[in-house]
Amino acid sequence: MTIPDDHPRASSLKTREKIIEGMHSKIVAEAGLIAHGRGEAYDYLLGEETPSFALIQEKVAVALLLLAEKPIISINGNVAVLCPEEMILLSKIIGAPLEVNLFYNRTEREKIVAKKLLDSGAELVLGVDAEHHTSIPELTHSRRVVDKRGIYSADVVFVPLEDGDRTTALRKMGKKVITVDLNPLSRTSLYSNITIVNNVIRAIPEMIEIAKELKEYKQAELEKIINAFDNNESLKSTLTFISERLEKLAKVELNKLKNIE
Ligand code: PTJ
Repeated sequence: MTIPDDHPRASSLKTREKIIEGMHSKIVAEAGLIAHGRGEAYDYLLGEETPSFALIQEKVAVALLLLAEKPIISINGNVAVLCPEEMILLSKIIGAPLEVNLFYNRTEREKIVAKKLLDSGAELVLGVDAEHHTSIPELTHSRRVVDKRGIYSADVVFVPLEDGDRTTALRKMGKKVITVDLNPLSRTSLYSNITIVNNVIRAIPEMIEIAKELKEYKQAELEKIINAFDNNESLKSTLTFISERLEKLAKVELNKLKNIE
């Protein structure tokens, strides 16, 4: 579908189109469309732009990734179509490999998602060779299968648009988990060490810029950034931001609201 550039919601419609095309080419799971719709609804609550608290969450996440001994970035179908080039660039800057790890129809889609990343410029994609597969204890669904060289042995796992089950399993394995999730109340958001409440489309380019800057920092400076952060407090600020924003909008006359959204 061709979306006219002057459509008031052109950018959102173009993104939606990417997800739909991704589903037809089996990169995105059918449930990925539902997940995307849920994300869109939460993004409305943020005003579809990055709030200041998200920039802090992103900075702490980058600091932790840079300090990690063995960081890894987990890629699912939605992320592979929404921001493949950006994920590859971030992976290069912070030195964290990419691993395909899927919830739905893993065996059928895994190679298709990996190909999307390779076609977008990735040099190495983990998670696709059966000889390197192993299982995460305590998980029964397809996401339990991970790469021994990647998620299984990593100390810090970056898992955008994740399901809560795996987050808790990874935490039980002693790993630090970073996520990007527009829903601040999802199980993933609540159980991660660092939750970035932002649209992954905005968060990853911002993290790239932050990583370029933080790469020059000394270890002690990065540790200071991490030690000053508390995910529970950060989620509370997120909820306060959303509720105050809604309260403010509720006071605006409806005609004015039409110009805001
Ligand atoms: O490709 P697969 O098979 O691994 O499946 C991927 C999905 C996303 C379908 C799967 O992990 C899933 O079902 O996830 P959930 O449980 O629906 O959780 C997705 C979360 O991501 C929800 O809380 C959404 O609000 C959030 N979300 C959706 N789109 C975005 C987002 N968060 C940030 N940026 C987005 N663009």
